Amino acid sequence: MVNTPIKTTKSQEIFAAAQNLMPGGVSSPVRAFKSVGGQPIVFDRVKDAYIWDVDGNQYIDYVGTWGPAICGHAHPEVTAALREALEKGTSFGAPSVLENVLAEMVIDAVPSIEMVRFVNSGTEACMGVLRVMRAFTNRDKIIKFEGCYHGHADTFLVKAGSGVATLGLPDSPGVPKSATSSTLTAPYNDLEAVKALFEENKDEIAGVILEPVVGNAGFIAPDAGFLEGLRELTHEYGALLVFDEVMTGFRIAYGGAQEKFGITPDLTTLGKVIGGGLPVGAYGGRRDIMSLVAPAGPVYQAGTLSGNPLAMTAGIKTLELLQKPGAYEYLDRITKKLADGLLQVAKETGHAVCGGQISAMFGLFFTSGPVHNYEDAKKSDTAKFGRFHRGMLERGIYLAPSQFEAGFTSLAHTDEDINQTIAAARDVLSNL
Ligand code: HOZ
Repeated sequence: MVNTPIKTTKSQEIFAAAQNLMPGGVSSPVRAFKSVGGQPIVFDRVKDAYIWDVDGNQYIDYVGTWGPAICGHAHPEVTAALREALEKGTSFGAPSVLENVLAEMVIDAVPSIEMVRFVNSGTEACMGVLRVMRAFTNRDKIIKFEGCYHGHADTFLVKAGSGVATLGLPDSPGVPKSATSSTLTAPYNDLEAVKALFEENKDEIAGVILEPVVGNAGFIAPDAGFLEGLRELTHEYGALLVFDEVMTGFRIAYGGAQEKFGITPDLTTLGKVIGGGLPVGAYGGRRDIMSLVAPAGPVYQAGTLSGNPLAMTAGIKTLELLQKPGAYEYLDRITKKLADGLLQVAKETGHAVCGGQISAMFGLFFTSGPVHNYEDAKKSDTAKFGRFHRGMLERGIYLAPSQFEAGFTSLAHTDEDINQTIAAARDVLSNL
């Protein structure tokens, strides 16, 4: 285990230079460490469950490039497949059989998906699904939940999670009111609030979109009956149910949260894992709805790099690895060991902490809880979380640098990694 203080001179130099070159020194806000204090470490390389920074420090990684690295970083089978694909070119901008292969794998795995469109990110997937929801129902309004994040498209930047929550931005300047006037919000896990919105907006709501297990407000599980209730309400009011499974797809279970909880939405968005570490997203669902997407139908959406051979290759190989017997049992066992261990240590060291895990997704809040929604999540002592984060980093453990992001494990995390992480947490929490 790395002991305090670690030397991060090169990281600091590079990040200082980056701040003159890129807004906040980063390509995406949360990774700037703004809410946890200190400076981000600058990565040099990643392998299995580990990161090495430019100063040569090694860390056990629980971010996993924000979800895609479920098989571990730079898995040899993924990198070998990519090397082979690379020889054939990096982008076709034309049909390839690789798209068929990944599409079949996705359709076979995810209960709601009968047809799929590949895009380049989760944000794009959610933009695409939004247009299809509205076109199919001929209605404009949507319901989203406070603290859920569906990418950075205008319509979704209302009470959003992830970086918006991390930075404490109520919403974003630059988003016209007209873009969000059709976005209705409700507290997560609150069926009564959803029903009230349907009643107040009869025949106007295209659908409900949600993270079936929230990762972008920290880790929040659905209460018993919540997903079932949404399915019933959307049926009752003639609206669509959309699961944003960008985080949970192929992570909570091979078939995502919809397989895990046995609730089939009408449409689903995917990203992260299905690209195996390359930029990818996808949206899919019922054939009658997806048939509206151009050029099969009139709903326009396009992309130069969509379905590119490298992303398809990494995705195919990653899903193949996840099909190996025992993969999800392993992910669940080690993640449970981690979450239980952290909660136990917090209890023994006298800190009010709550949290949990489902399969390879976990999270902790510095509050006694329970946390059912974003308002509850905001009760977490984020200053304390920041000190915890810094202490863990100094002991060689890389956690998401935000209270409002879930943690991710991978097939590459070992029992020894988990033991080391729990020991580090004991050390940090004893002195917090
Ligand atoms: N939006 C992602 C986390 N929920 C990515 C954050 C990042 O890459 O900085």
